[in-house]
Amino acid sequence: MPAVVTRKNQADIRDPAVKNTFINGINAFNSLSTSRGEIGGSYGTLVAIHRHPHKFHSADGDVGTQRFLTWHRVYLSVLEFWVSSIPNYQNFYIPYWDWTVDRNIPNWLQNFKPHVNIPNTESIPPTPSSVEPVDVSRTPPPPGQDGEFSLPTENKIKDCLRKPTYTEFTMTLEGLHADVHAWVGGTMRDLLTSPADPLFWMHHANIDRIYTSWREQHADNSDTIPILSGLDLNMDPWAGTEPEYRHWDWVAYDKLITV
Ligand SMILES: [Cu+2]
Repeated sequence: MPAVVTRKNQADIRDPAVKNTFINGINAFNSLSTSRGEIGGSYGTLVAIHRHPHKFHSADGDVGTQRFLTWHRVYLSVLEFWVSSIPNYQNFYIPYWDWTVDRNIPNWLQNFKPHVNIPNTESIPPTPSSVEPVDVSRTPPPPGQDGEFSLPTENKIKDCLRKPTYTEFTMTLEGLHADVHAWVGGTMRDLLTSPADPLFWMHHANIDRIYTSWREQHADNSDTIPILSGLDLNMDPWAGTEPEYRHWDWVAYDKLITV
């Protein structure tokens, strides 16, 4: 796993080199062959993992609900691991997008919409014919205007952070998280393609920051930990179980939320 990294709010990043590392690092990862042998070892194959049956959303049933936060926590870390292992990108990390404050797509990402070849199979290496090419697209409402979907407000996030049990908390947060996917629209709205949009990672970094904030305020007991047992504890396709990622120390945030 990568060394300790502190994820910062994208709005507070003044050093253009940090933004360039994010953009160019993803581009470099995206230019690696999708037939590289490792699971998720290129951007396209990592994106493809989001379409495989690992149970990580409520749409996958109760187990998916319980795994949503931990699974995505690992997923983000895997992106950081792979990109930071490319020469010149060892400082790569995922800044978070706090959409409760920054109510538009951040300026510096407006034009960062890569072309991603997503393999349609989990077999490594994938066969070339099974690759789905995606040009990242977005359909947010015009700045300042209301659209069909809205970004969660600070109050909604604070209400969510006050949920006393893990199940209530994660179900509420997953619902709010889905509003962001729908608000951004296009590639982000479809779970078969959403991680192809670099905004996915910055959005989920904010979700993980909210989870970290909640965790800090709750001692572990049967009401406050994910309800998982047996193989469901494994964060497949990666190694490690839910308890190992619950109080992790290799990723931190510049700011947590207190309620
Ligand atoms: Cu998501």
